[in-house]
Amino acid sequence: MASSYSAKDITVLEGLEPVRKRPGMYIGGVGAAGLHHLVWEIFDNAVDEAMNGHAANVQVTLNGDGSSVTVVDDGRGMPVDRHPKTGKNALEVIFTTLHAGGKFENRTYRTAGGLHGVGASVVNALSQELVATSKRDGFLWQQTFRRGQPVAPLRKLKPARGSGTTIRFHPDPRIFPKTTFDPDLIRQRLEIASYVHGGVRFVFADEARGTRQEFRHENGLPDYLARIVDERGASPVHEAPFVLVREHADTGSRIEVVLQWTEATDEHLRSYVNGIPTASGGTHENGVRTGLGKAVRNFIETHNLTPKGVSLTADDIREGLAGVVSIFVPDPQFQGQTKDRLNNPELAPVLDGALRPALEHWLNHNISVAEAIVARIVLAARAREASRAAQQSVSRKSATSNRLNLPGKLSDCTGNTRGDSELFIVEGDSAGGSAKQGRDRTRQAILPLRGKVLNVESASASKVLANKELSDVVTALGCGLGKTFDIARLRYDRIIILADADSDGNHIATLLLTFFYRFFPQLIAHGKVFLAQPPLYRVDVGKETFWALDDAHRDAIVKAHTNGRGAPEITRFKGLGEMMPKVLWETTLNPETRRLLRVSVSDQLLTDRVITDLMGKDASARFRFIMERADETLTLDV
Ligand code: 0RA
Repeated sequence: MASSYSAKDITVLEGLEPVRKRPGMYIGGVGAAGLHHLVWEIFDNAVDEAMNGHAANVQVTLNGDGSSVTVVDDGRGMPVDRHPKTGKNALEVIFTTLHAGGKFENRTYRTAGGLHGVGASVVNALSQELVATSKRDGFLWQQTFRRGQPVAPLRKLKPARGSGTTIRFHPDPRIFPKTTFDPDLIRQRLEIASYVHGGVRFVFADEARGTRQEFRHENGLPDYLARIVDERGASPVHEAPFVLVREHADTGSRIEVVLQWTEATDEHLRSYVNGIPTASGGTHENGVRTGLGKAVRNFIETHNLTPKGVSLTADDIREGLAGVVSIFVPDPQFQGQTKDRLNNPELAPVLDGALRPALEHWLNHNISVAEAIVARIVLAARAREASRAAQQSVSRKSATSNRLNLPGKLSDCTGNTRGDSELFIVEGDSAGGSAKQGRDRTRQAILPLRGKVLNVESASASKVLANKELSDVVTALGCGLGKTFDIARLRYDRIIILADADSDGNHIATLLLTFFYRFFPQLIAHGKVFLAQPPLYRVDVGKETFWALDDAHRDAIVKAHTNGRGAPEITRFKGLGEMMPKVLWETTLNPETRRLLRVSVSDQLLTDRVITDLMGKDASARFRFIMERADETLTLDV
């Protein structure tokens, strides 16, 4: 019958060759992102089973070989019944047919919300080997594939209780130049999944490292929000957060938004699309912001709460707001250099439309909470007006006498050339003296810190400005703080923390990093903050002198230079202050010979926790942190 010879049969005939020929068309590329795409693909299928209430546990194992991954779920098990038309079993059809989903009556076989939409067959096509094991109908079933082709028919292994699916795959080195997985990336994805799919238990096992981590949060996003608010040290304005959950079975989409106003001075919204972080926001976040603004304004008007003498801006309404937005949609379009902004225009009105009435309803039914929120918003507006007035008078002053306002102990650089200037924040007066003499004064400025640096983990901006050392840093930077921050006014191209290579030095460096992370995250994001690497040892061998950053470096130098030239003389520096200016220049300041660590933030989830951990009780943990990171890489991930 001609009519039964439909397009879907053609795909069966076509098989997986196109995927192997042009992998980029299906997974975006064959680099690290493409490689991990395979994991997400298989993982999402398992998550889908959990999302639909069939599975409670999902485990991802990075196998000991370092280049294969196993994903296990305790769902219904992949179907193994005979497919009437092809005579093949269903599992084989799923793994060998592009877009096999449509072939099954119930469209449950879709990735979470049709996520990437390319499916298990693509992973199979791009795997040197894939073993699928399904437990259902009282038996364990298994089929093995090589480069997309079944090695043998499905085998019925043995009787088994329960149900579930296990997929082990080994990406094909003929396709992927590098087949090593990034455990941190996978762990991060699982941790986020445990929040966006509350109640499901996610386990990440890394056999190479011998680690195993479990992630499970009964309440999902509200748990996540509570953690974010807590970690940021922001006191909530109201107890229970606003929660919105919307599911549209017809379109396979799902919206979840949790919001809480806090006393913090910034807004902190995190968003996810199909479990993928959208750090640069996009249409879903915009929709939330619009709906939120309208709901709050409506509430204020309806209840005659409009303040006198000040108008409320959208920023006032969202000051101190913490929130998480998670949506699942069938066809997300990502934009931007790192593909971390959602671009589907149709989603802004969907979120706006869902949020506005729900939030307004919530405000109207929690009047005392709503009034506290409105009071918070009005306060934000008044503070903004006051700070603008103050700012205007300050900038009028500084426009005429810019340098006169700088801290007295700052030895500024003499050149005016933008593009290559550096500010060294130096621990202690004597070190500051050496640095001042040893520097290239045309482009290197020195700011010595004398007193104690405040631990700013949970301090407010006004407390920071009350601390002499930190307020000097703020003044020297020139770019303002908090609401007045403007990176264009930053007076230096690099900000370099120079502290002793010992534990006291590390302590001060950690406090400064916390300060930058909390109050100048933009400077870190723009790669402006660095750690200098002063040497710990001087090694003299005959007439030659070497500088060692640490014990291992020292030993290596000794080993490489001792033959026949007598015993090397090793001097351990007690501190930067002991170093002659010339030596400090050679080892630490001179851009030609020094080593710098750039401070970067790669994983917000991790970072917030690291900072909290570091500044917690265990002082030695924070020293170790800096030491370890400094040794292994030129980029310090705070
Ligand atoms: C289609 C039908 C059924 C289960 C699945 C797909 C399924 C797929 C995957 C992929 C990973 N884990 C999975 N678990 C289940 C069975 C439908 C039924 O039993 O009625």
